[in-house]
Amino acid sequence: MAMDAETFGQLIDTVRRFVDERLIPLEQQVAEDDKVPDDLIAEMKALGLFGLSVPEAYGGLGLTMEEEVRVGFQLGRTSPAFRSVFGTNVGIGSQGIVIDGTEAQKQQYLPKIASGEYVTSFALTEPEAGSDAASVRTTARLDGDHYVLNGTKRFITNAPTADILTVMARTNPDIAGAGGVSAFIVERRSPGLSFGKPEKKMGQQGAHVCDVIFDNCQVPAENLIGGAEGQGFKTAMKTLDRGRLHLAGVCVGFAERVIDTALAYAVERKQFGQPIAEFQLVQAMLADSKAEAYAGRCMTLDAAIRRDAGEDIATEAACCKMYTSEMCGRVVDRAVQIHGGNGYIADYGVERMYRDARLFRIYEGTTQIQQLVIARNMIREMRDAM
Ligand code: COS
Repeated sequence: MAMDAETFGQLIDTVRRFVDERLIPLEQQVAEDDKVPDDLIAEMKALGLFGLSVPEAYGGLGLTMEEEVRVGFQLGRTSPAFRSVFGTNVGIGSQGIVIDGTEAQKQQYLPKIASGEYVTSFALTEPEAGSDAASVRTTARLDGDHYVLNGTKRFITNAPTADILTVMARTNPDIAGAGGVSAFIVERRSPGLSFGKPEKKMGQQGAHVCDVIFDNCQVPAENLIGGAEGQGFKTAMKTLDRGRLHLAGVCVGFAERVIDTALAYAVERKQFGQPIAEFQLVQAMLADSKAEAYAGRCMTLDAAIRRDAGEDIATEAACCKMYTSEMCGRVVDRAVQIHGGNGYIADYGVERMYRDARLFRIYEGTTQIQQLVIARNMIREMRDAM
């Protein structure tokens, strides 16, 4: 543990209260306005939420993976749009610099990321390169003391407000796959950088994604992450390993909130003269959801603790992301079913949760990509052992 148990307990209590008292009451408003209020963002900064995973030496809280996952359990209990405000700073937007950045890059950017002065994005996905991440077409050509980037990135979370972006681009056109990709820190004010219109989405209103367009965009050579070309794909993969565990924690928290909502409704709602919670078919749905959320909680904590101990958890992170996001989908589907007709009506909130949860199975690697990662690692390990 990076923090002593008492201090960490206080952090969890603070986040829990913030979620219960400040965020949950605003869920509907944020969904309708498609905007998280500025005063709430200021409170998130004051609580240190932007810097959960940034090392203390650079102004963050420096949480271990286990601690971060436990905070994720709390944050998951409300609309994912709230976590998105600082989620990229905690995860994919900052960790490329934390894991592989040079000392100068860390000193220049991490304190501003941790404080929330800078919002970050992670720009890997392209119109033609989503799951096949190694096939990025965005190019970066060295020209004197800067790189010139050309290409388009797609579905980039927080890009509409991002101050800096971690961008994966191909520095070596002769290497078609992962080895030709490098990672860059690109500042918003860079010449040649522009942004598309925020996309209309199925759910998670309040969180924004858009295209990022590089048109002879100039980036100083010292912003090549780690100072070495050809390492960008690995930086992205390591960043995603970590992000997938964080997201698994959020999925578990989300599922637990949904179960509470469904349980409260089932105990209250009467049909055939008694609460529907007394009916065994409803009980089966509640019980399956409870057991699956518990399984998700246990596996996510186990993988996080193992990562903190220095183990390679790429397989386990993929297992956690796959299981918890799919589990979340099942749990919220049952919750809609338990609510019956009311589950389809916006006033009850479950309808919004159903739409919000759908993205968990897609972003930061689809379920099918997690399956591929898990199976390939299993096969590789077996071959290595032979
Ligand atoms: N950590 C560190 N290094 C890793 C790694 C990881 N988790 N995963 C792969 N690598 C390394 C490999 O070891 C390999 O290194 P060498 O060339 O030195 O051997 C290199 O990276 C290339 O790996 P691989 O050959 O597995 O690359 P592929 O193109 O086959 O990767 C997958 C395929 C599916 C794994 C990859 O494209 C992927 O994860 N896609 C999903 C991306 C994603 O999640 N997108 C969502 C949007 S971003 S929010």
